[in-house]
Amino acid sequence: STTTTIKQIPITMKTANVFNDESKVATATDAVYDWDSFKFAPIRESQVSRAMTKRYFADLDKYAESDIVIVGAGSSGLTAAYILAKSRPDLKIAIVEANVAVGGGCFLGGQLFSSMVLRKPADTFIKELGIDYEDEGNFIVVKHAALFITKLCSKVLELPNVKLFNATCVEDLITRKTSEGGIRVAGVVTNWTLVSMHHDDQSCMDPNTINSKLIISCTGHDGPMGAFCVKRLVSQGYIKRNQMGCLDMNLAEDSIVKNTREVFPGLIVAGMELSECDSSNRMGPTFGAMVLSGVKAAEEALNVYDL
Ligand code: AHZ
Repeated sequence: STTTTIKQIPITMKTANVFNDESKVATATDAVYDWDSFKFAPIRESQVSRAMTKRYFADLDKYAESDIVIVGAGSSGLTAAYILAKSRPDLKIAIVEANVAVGGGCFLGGQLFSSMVLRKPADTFIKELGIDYEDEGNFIVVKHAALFITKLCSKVLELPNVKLFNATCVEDLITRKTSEGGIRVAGVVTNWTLVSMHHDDQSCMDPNTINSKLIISCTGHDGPMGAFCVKRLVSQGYIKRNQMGCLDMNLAEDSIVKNTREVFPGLIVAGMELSECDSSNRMGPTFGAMVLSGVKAAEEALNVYDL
């Protein structure tokens, strides 16, 4: 059978049977479906199940030992993932996102007015992603936050060394004693988010684990799920909690980027989660600090452990 390409999707013509004339070579623009004789290639339901589950379980197996786990796939987490995975193809990077959809406050949780404001110099990252924007002097505007987050996410997922485990939440941290007698974070405990939400009304439901050299936590400010890793370390008395301050765009964005760091051995915090340990101000819907905090978290990760 002959293989051609329709909009970059390889189609085996004899099997797919989509053209009147199978000898015709389709181009991206002149593909014509014969709707009367149209038929998909046959499939058995179990093939679909196996196609998905064998890959998912292979990924679970592969990423059970990761170099870096990024918790939260909002704007800061996905930016950190993109920089790390692109610059270091040798690293295995697992992203754990509690929601089914990615985006956090950039898309899913908070972006009610479509367009997205980023203060300079965060325009450099938007240029790197190849996203169009309007320049308004000290800041730029991307026409829709969804354009930003979907493009960023697709660029992350195209990289071969990244796995996104969505609908999965981090419900605890793994810790280890260090040789110096201290404690460090050494991985995450995960579960299906819907299972995690029912620990109170069901008997113990076993979680899963990912061991890793380093965690980058980007779970946003406090909320039903937010600031997870900071709150867990606070509950153990390892770090002190300082609640997020009131909104001040100027103070907030500088402070978040400046404070992006390893807050506890093995745990870097980026994005708005930082405001819960440093009492940085809230910044509202301006995203320059989220992307540059993600960039800085990626750089810190490489510096801290010389990964
Ligand atoms: O679902 C959460 C979201 O997608 C996810 N998350 C939270 N807890 C998790 C857990 N396990 C796995 N235990 C978890 N995932 O983390 C993501 C956080 O995204 P976000 O957009 O909330 O955080 P961010 O710091 O990247 O961006 C903050 C955006 C905000 S909030 C804000 C304000 O309130 O003033 N301003 C900005 C720019």
